[in-house]
Amino acid sequence: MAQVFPDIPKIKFEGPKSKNPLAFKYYDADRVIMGKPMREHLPFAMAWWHTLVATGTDMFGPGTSDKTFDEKPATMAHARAKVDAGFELMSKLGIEYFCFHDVDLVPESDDINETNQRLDEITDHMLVKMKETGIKCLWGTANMFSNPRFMNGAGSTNSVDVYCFAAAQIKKAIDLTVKLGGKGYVFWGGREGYETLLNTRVKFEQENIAQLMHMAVKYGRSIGFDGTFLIEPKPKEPMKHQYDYDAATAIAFVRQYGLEKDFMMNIEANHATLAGHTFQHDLRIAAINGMLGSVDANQGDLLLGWDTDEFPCNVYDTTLCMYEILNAGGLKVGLNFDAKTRRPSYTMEDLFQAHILGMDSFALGLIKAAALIEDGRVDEFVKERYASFDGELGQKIRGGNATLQELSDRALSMKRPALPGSGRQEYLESVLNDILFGG
Ligand code: XLS
Ligand code: CA
Ligand code: CA
Repeated sequence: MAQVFPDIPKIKFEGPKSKNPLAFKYYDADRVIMGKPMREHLPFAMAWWHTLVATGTDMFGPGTSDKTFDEKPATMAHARAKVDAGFELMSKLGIEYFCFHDVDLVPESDDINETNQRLDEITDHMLVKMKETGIKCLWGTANMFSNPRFMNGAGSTNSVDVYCFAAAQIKKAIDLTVKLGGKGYVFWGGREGYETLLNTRVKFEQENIAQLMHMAVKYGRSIGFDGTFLIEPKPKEPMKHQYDYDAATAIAFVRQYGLEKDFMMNIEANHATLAGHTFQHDLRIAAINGMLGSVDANQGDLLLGWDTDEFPCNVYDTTLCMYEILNAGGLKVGLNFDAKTRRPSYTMEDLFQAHILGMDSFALGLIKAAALIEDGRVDEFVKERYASFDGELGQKIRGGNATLQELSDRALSMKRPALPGSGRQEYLESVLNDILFGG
């Protein structure tokens, strides 16, 4: 078969001294870091929607990037051409997984039955390619935010008929995820939220979302899906307020409605920052709750208030992300490049370089996070910082065996405590710089 990207070679690791824009400087799939090869620490996935569908359209103008792959858009021939392009791109980059929404794969018909037939057909073709290349599915999801029927939400809609369409799409997307052997199934509640409380029953809507999730779990488990269900938090956009605001909110939701056995979090960097947190914060919150399942590996622009989905280049952030992931013992699912090239970066070479940037940034982050842990200065300081709780009294408090009376008596007898010890933030930041840039 003719190549879709004949000018792009297989991307190889050439090391940090290489100036070849089509080579990895840090991502060396077989290099062992803390006992595991990079490819296992970093189960990278291509996002079907950005890489194969998005053309750079924005509010002010049409797309700049040609993703027709020589076929007429909105046809099944085009859908197949996207599959061929995607598998060639992933093979050349050494990306081992992909993520998809139902309607990224095929043109959506007015009749959902026809859409479903198209999905069956395209996934047959994908299975052939998966067998040929060894590439796997990381996670699937249903797009329940683009079609106008979801203007008031999917699980949170006011229309019982629309709710049934949400159920139908989820059922089909779970079928496809199982057919493709996906490790996860994601719920991103794009329109699960509200524009104004004047027209909204919040409790009613949240209960309905939870019911839909329970039905999804029940159905998924009944057809043999043994992967992880994930919620991807995001505070806003497209809705003014989204129910899955951040990791803490989504985890509380999962627990409130008894979904914690089946659900983990898919933390996206750009969504964490939109919620007013650092990426590291939302990763930590998910991790300490045992729910760090997967990561949407991108970055936002802190000068803009919207979701820019940029390929990650900030090595401070990738290092701190990998620090959280290593400390949590790894990811259950993987790292999806939910990221798009900037509108003026419209060539296919840009598309490859963007993925190289993302993979190298995470590989460097992994190397540096491992070095930070092996260096030990940060962990040592943190241990020392809480050392006053190591004694008998601290243990009593931690064990839930202390009383307010006894602690108060102790405080009164001390009259005033010693200051609690410096936080040494500047020192720790210089350790981080040393790890990142020191010789
Ligand atoms: C949009 C979300 C979306 C999810 C999957 O902001 O990131 O792409 O990852 O529906
Ligand atoms: Ca995402
Ligand atoms: Ca995003």
